Amino acid sequence: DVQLDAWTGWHATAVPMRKDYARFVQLVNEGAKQMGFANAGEMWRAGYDMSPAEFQSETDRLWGQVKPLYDQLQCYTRVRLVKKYGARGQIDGMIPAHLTGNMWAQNWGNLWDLLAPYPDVGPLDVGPALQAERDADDAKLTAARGGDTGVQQQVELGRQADLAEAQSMARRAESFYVSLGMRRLPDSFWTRSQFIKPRDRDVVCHASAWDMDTRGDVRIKMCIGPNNEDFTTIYHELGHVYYFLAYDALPFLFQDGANDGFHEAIGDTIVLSMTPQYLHRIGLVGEQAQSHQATINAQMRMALQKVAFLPFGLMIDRWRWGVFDGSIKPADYNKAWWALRAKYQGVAPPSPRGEEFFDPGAKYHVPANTPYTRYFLADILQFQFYRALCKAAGQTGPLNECSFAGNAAAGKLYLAMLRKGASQPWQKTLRQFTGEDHVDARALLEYFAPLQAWLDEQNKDQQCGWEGNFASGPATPAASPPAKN
Ligand code: X8Z
Ligand code: ZN
Repeated sequence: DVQLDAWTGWHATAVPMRKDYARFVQLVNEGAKQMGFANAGEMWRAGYDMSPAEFQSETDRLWGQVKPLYDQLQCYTRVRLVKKYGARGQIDGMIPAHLTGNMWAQNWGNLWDLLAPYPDVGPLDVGPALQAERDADDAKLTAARGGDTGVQQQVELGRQADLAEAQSMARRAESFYVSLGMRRLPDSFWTRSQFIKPRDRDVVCHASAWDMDTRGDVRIKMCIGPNNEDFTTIYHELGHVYYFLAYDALPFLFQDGANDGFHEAIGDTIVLSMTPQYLHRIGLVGEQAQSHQATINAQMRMALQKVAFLPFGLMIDRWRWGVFDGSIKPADYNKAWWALRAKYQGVAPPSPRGEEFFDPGAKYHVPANTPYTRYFLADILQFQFYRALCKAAGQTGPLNECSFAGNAAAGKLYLAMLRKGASQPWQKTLRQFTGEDHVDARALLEYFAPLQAWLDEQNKDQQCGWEGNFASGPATPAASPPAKN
């Protein structure tokens, strides 16, 4: 009920956007048409060195590659939710949108305690260690004042401790990049970035990275807290920052990602190298065992971030492409939204969501008008990047056990790719980097092969799939059990 309350409250904030959004769509389309595109969605799909139609079918192909793996994770998660919440843990075979520990059900990392395959094998939650560091800073600052502080001063010292911890988290991320042979971030990054939420004004906390002047004034803007999610997001943001620094030597028009999926994949590739051993080495989790159980735990931790995200990464723009091309009308905004949530994610709202709501507006990128297919592409591309870097680092073992942390050869290859920016078609950049000229999910599937086998075994007596999952035909009537897909 607490989760339901938070979910309902947050989604209510989007209601007033509904009318403005419909008008906004008209205006954006008008601009797109003036630039020669059929609509804004086509304009977005035109940025991939192929026709918009070809790009759309590429995304279908990629989804077809990863859907079987996603469906297994969805099924396993649903079973565990039902174990915990009983009948309220599922809705027609779908996952209730408010129960994944994430406001948009886009990343299920916060369900770790519920979903950890072998909870007693090696801790993987970095939150407690980060929180302890922050508290130790606070205690040190307080002690330096003789321990006798007023409320006002306590708050101020608490903020200093928050900032110190946020910066120390960012230093750890920087160190990873430096270990690959990249430069230290300029002083201006440390003095001008926003690391924690200011107290005196309202800010957009959604994390972002900025190339302020194309001459080295790079910054991030975040509201960092000592938790898993923010820790990995810093590595993500620094991926953008190191891309800026690498391509800023090029002429202005080439100062961009090879495509926008590349930009989102740079830092995430680094995150794949944050293995349990790496987390142990930097002092954030305890000693790690080497066993099949430990492997499955580590795989599940990554899958809750990266596999759970795949259909979400796809459906946001499936909705917007439809909105921009007029096939989704304002009168059906919410209906179409939840139909796509059901079809791709197998996620359902906890209560009826009619057209009096505007649930798409509750996701930052919709009102901010930031295209989203980039994250879907990045989610797949990053495994191709990772495999290429592992190979450059001379790793020959299973892909999921590789870390290229500290490897100069991998760093050199990565930097060479970053320096190309948008100076040539992305296919050429990808080929020079990985030997492939297509985005392809086989690297992702290779990485998750141990988990997929494990999930198959876990789910073997379950009826997986859900109503509204059209993969194997039309939805079944409400009374019959969910279709097996
Ligand atoms: O928006 C972001 C980054 C900034 S480019 C924090 N991401 C997407 C999201 O939060 O919805 C990263 C993962 C997907
Ligand atoms: Zn990003």
